Amino acid sequence: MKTYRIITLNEFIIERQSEFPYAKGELTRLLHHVGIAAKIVHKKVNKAGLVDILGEVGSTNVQGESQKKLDVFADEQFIWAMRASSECCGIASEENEGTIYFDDSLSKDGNYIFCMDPLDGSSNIDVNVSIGTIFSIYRRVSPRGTKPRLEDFLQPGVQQVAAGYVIYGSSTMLVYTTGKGVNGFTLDTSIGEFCLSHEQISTPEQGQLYSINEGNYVHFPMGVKKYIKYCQEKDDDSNRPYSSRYIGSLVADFHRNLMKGGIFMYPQTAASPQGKLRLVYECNPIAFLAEQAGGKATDGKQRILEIVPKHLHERSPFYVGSTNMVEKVEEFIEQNPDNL
Ligand code: AHM
Ligand code: MG
Repeated sequence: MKTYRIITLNEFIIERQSEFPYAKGELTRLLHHVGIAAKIVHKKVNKAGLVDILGEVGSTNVQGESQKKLDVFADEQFIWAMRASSECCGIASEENEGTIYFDDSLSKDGNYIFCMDPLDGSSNIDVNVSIGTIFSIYRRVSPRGTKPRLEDFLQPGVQQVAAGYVIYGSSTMLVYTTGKGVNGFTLDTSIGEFCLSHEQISTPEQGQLYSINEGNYVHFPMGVKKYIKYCQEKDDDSNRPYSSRYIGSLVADFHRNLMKGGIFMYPQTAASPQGKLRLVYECNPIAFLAEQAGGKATDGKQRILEIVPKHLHERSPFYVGSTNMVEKVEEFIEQNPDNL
């Protein structure tokens, strides 16, 4: 009988630790706790229809959006997990205006900063559509043992030590990178472990999917409008028209395109000159994963990972996915400048 060796997330993280000389297991412990929080949130998401966690919790977050109960739950779980890891000295979350610090001496001595969107795609919670968690990890620049400073959180994406997402979909997956490729783990609920299912993910250079909220078409920059028309045109090699796919959960849209090849776009508009998505805990981690899988991520002009954030909740236009497609939309944007 053929036997398969399952590699769990924890085994994998520990094995990979040796790729980093001088690693002391700190990041390993931190990632292990990300996995724990992800499992707890997974359980809650799967029961969302059964218990009283649907609907709005009654408060609004710093972006002026109403918070759902699951957002709050996920936020608390990941904060709790970071505290329990003792390796994280501070957290930035979409759900909290300011940064969060832990006062105990172990955490203060922690070397890592954790930035997250604990529950991305929150408009999809109530309707049983895929949602996700996005996270990004930096080494602090302030001295260990002290209270972290804002500059610890405002590092450009190139400084990320690790980043990833959890997708709560038809199955729950955790996908992450530490800068040496991208690996995906599927939660086997029968044993309660994330198991390696997608080793060294590489995204096609050219895909056939484009993802954008076309309801906003009239507000888009001219270059993006023209690129959308280009996606819809027939070409001589029968590559186009591309298919349009849009879920409205960044994690789910990105995950599908990562696997199949495609482009995700969230441009700026006159009303939102920086677009909608947040640089620190949405664009940067997804951009890191995209690049590590062989793809590309820009704000239409500049590499996302090189932008130095000025504010915690800063937004950025976002174009991410298969390299050829991102370069094509950049070409359209360059050739059609407008003043949005
Ligand atoms: P959220 O973090 O409040 O859920 O908002 C981010 C989400 C992304 O997941 C998604 O790509 C985008 O907002 C969808 O926005 P829109 O409904 O404008 O298309
Ligand atoms: Mg969110």
